[in-house]
Amino acid sequence: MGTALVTGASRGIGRAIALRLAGDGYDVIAVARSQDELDSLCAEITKSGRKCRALALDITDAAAVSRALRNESVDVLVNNAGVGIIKPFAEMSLDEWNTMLDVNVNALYHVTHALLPRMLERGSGHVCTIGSISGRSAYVGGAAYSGTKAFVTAWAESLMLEVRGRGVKVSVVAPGGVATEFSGHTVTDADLWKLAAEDVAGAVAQVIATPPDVLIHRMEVRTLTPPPSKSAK
Ligand code: NJP
Repeated sequence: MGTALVTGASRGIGRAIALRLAGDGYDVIAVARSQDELDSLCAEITKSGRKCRALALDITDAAAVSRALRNESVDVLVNNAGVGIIKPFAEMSLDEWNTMLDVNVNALYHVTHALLPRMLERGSGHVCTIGSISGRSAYVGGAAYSGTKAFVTAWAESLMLEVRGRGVKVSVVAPGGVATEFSGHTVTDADLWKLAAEDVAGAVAQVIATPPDVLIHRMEVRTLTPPPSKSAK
């Protein structure tokens, strides 16, 4: 199947994607800042018979990303790492704003720009980025986060048009609410209505597994369960 590099693989959706793609036969390069969590993920994948390499990396550090990925050639890149500082724009500090832009937007440049050239040379590859239904659905506190996820949609569609003729696929998987520790959240029974990280991993696996000349460019994933209304709480 080849090699898949997954960013944000230390926990949550990225960890589930790494495990799922390993289960589907990919060797994995697992990227995030938390070495211990990456090591434990790789131990789990190795035990199941596939290769896994932990790459502890801050993907907002352009020079470090370029150094680390310069010689890597991967078949699949999953841009999953993301942060969500959810608060009204007027209360958002410049540091918070910059963090959101650095991880959710600028790191797409650093990581994708480092790996895309080899895909283009080879004439094959898949860049799959985790977006969000927030990218097209406004809500209070979402000005910055929704903005970054709207960027993902627009960036990925243009990139897809630029590279599909050269054998490289570009996709966005946009979930609704997922029960993870995203944005400092603690998962409790109140999150049971949400998607599981494994549901999103399944969607990514499906998007990647299409026949050579077929591309699922955008997939939105939701549960059948509506979120509990505020009045019901
Ligand atoms: O989030 P979380 P999710 N350099 O916080 C990594 C989107 N999404 O799995 O560096 C490198 O559990 C961080 O690793 P570490 C969301 O926008 C979610 O829920 O070790 N890595 C960790 O592995 C995001 O794009 C929901 O701290 C960095 C990972 O990112 C994706 O799904 C709904 C990093 C974050 O894990 C995964 O989110 C939706 C850096 N500088 C879209 N900064 C949802 N959960 O409800 C962070 O629509 N990471």
